[in-house]
Amino acid sequence: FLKNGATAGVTCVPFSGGQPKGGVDDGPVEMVRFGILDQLQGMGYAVELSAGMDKYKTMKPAQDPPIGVLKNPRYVAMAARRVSEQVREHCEAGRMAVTLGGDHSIAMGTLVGSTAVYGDDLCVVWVDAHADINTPSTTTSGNLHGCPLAYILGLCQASTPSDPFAWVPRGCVRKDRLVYIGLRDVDPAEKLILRQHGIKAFSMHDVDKHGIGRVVEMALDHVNRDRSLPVHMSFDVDALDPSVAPATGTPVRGGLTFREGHYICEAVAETGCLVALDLVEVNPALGDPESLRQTVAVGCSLVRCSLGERLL
Ligand code: HAR
Ligand code: MN
Ligand code: MN
Ligand code: MN
Repeated sequence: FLKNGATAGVTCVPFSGGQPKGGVDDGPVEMVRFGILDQLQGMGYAVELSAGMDKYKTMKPAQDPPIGVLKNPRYVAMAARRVSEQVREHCEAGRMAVTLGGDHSIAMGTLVGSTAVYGDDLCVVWVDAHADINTPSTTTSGNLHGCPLAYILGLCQASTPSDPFAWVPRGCVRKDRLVYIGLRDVDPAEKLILRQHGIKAFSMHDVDKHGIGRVVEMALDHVNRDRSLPVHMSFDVDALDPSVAPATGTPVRGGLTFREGHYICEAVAETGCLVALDLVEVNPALGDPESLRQTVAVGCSLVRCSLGERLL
């Protein structure tokens, strides 16, 4: 699918409006400072960087009152829409679209961008402690980083023409082309949604039971049995255990080990099907300098492995 797979189209999204904690907007700059762009070039990629990463900070509308319980709805929608255009441009050019977040609400944009090019053939591997599938009516927090998949799968229709998310093509990802790995903190209403819609999920229980090798194989078999369809992996760093990635906004104990996280990336890279990758929820403001360094380093390492860095 990658016409120009030797180029990584990197979009930095310093955005924190999908949740209440500041600092996650510094995730991308810290990963760049750690050297992710040079590292990708060192692996042989040409790097095409989306312009205007500072722009997200200035996009905040003067007036953005909650809609129902949803917080910062216009701000989140505007940022995600811009992300969707940047990711679409990278995908159109046949580049590997790499998006560095930022909180996970930006995945609404990355998935609109990748599906605009790859259509409903696109498979989504969502690696996360959380399901991020609350609808505007089921979210109790009102934080939109807990909601992107509900919009993408079309579980909530545009209510009014003034819905700031009216631009999101509802159902652009098919429910049977989404698979989760790493879940362990899923709201009751989200469990109901997963069950009602038959959405495939491998929790940490499944990782314990089968081992990560089998889980990744089963996950890919579910969405992409022939390994012939394009894959978009959205990796929330909180899927990793807090001992491995402490600097993140909503850590949940009992997560993926360092190797399990890397194995997922390596195995997805080996399929040759990856067309887009999100690495989100790195929050350098949380924890001591060593927690920050460790989390930024592991984020960069997951990106490199997903793009084909090998151990041998
Ligand atoms: N499910 C909770 C909510 O909707 C918390 C989920 C958000 N946390 C994340 N997303 N980091 O992966 O608010
Ligand atoms: Mn998430
Ligand atoms: Mn099709
Ligand atoms: Mn999460």
